[in-house]
Amino acid sequence: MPRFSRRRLLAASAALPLVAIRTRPAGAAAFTYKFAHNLPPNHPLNLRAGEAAKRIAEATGGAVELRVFPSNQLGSDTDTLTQLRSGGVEFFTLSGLILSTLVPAAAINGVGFAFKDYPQVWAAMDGAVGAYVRGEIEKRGLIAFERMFDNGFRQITTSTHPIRTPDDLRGMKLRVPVSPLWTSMFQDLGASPVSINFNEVYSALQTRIADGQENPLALIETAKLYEVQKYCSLTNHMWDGFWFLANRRAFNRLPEDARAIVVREINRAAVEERGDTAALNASVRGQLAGQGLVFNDTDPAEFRGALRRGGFYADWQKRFGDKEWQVLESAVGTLS
Ligand code: X2X
Repeated sequence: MPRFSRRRLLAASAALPLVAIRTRPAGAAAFTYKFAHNLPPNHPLNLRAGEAAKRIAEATGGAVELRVFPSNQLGSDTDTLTQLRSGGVEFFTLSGLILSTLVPAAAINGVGFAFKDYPQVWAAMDGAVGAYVRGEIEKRGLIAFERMFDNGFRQITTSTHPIRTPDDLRGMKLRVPVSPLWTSMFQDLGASPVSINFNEVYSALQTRIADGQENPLALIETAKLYEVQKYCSLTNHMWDGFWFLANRRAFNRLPEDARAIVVREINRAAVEERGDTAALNASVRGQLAGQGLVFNDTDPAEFRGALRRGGFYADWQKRFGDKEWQVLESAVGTLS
């Protein structure tokens, strides 16, 4: 009997439909793939990913095992993007704005105050804006699934004082994710942004490397940022979501029917996660107030005006280019 190497078996299995793979010994998945993300275990994205992994295992008769790694267990977002590209990690959810270090167009949804509400977000990201960005991602050798996961509309927290107007941001050491658009936006608002990956945010706030940060309420709650922050200013300054990304070679190694199952179940998880996250973002304020966060509302026109005066919109229209800017404006109206 010839002995087959694992590599040859895998190469052969890629050409076989799932029914053929199901003849392998019970309990041994033919494909064990890692799915990394940056969110805490109790965040809806992680919970829905776990459910999707179960459904994928069932629907493939155990041939495809998705191992979910929350909380940047496999490395920071920046590191994990490198691993995704090399194939060390097969699946990864990443904010479009952080992905923009590789795919500049992916930052487009982060333009300040572009979206007024969720219906507008999903019409754009499930429609022309999302399709455009996915095309750009694919040019860089990665696959992006159709449905984005929600992170949410972002709010500012600080340990020092409430942000009522842009003036209150002046000189503040504000943590932002590692992304040119984020840095530029908070510079234009007058702050002193510091780029830090999410896995270091809690300790950066605790040790006062940064005095503030900005994230959706669902994450301020699930990542316990309220423990190291005092004020929460509701600015809704940006909508942010996660692309579900796959390493192309790894994904194409799956038999076609398994690929279809993975796509179906992950897209389903994304849509369900959107509902969970929007509900959490809408309801968690009271809980956070009980945990000590002091809330205030803000006037978006003031922040938008500061961005305009700082040259933010003109600058980013140039950086994206007219074509991309038009794709966004046709979804959200004129931006400035
Ligand atoms: O890093 C962040 O702040 C986070 C978790 O919101 C993103 O992934 C952009």
